[in-house]
Amino acid sequence: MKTFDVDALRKDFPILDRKVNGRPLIYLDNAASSQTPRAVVEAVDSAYYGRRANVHRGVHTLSQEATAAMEATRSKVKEFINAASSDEIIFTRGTTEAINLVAASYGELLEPGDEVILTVMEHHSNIVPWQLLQRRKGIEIKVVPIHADGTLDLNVYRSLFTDRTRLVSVCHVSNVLGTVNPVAEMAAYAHSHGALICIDGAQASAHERIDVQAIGADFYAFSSHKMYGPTGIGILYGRRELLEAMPPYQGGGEMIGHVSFQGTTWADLPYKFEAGTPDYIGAAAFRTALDYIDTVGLDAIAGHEHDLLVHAADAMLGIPGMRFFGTAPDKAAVISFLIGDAHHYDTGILLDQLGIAVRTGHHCAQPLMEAYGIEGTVRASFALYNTHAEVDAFVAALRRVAAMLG
Ligand code: 7TS
Repeated sequence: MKTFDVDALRKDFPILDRKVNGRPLIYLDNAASSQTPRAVVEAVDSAYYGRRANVHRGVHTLSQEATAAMEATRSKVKEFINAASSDEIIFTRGTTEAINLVAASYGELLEPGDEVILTVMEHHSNIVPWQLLQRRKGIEIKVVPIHADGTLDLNVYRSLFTDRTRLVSVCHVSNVLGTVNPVAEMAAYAHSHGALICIDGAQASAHERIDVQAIGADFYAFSSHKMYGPTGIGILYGRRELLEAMPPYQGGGEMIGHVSFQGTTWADLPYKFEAGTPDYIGAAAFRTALDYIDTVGLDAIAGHEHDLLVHAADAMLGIPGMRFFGTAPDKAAVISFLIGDAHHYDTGILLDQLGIAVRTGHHCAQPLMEAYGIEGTVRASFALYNTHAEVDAFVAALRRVAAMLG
């Protein structure tokens, strides 16, 4: 493991120096969006200043440079998640668009009565696209429940398979509970029943090493903005033979082989799924974010975040009325909680007064809230630049909130 100097790393993130409500910012909303190191902002800047031109179109130098920069990210992503080929890496706007692509395009190949298995802990972006498909195609959706600690009930998971099961779509890590799901095991089971697995990696990809081939992922989706990268860029990994069999998702420029009113042919992978001008500057700068993660080291990041999680959870346990949601043995650095009967929103507002950014509400996971019989939680989520001193300040602030609201 590489040495991890959090104070030195914090200097890479200028936003961490700002104050909120007169207090030093303590940013604990990393599961929503992480912050961006200076190197990534500079990569965006230098692209705007130095090589802004559309990709894949021009013979001219700027366009060639822009194209090379975007394609370099594609190669980097391929290495980062150990895909077999860069052709399996598709740029999207984010995880949401990546899952919509799978549901719309792979979904086109499904028949009425075919079954898709989801879990109750999914983000809305891994529920609603399948419901749209349900309306369009008459597929059936089955849902895996959870145990009280926020782990999936794998016995029920296994019992849901029938000869109509075509696909499982599951989050790698829950954005509310932090539960790390056993996706490799779930993939193997799905495959043994002739079904595919689509993995929503939005909450995993910045926190643990992803190897899509070792997992056995058929599709894997994630977002740059949760990985210290620019907004507006995401990735869909798909196995080549699947992507080749799937119809295009959107039509337009760049995704075609030849267009005529007699009939149009599609471009080869990955361009078949990339209609129109992409966010080529964001895509190019995403490489800098991935390089940054590699330089710091994902194992070191994961170790640091785990220490913060254990420290925070231990200290929070002593707060009167503390209720945790998600206590799985294998858990990412996300803590959802309520203090007694205090409303999550009130807790969030008071924390903000103290300069502490957390997320409150249903976290786009309303079925999960329903399963717990609550409307929402307060959520603190950690990133590589958070410190033990911040955890202590957060817990001290929670004690004040508990005294006021508890
Ligand atoms: N899947 C999971 C598990 C997520 O946590 C999110 C975003 C998404 C999908 C959607 O990603 P997007 O980049 O396309 O928006 N989660 C959150 C969150 O927990 N708070 O804000 C966004």
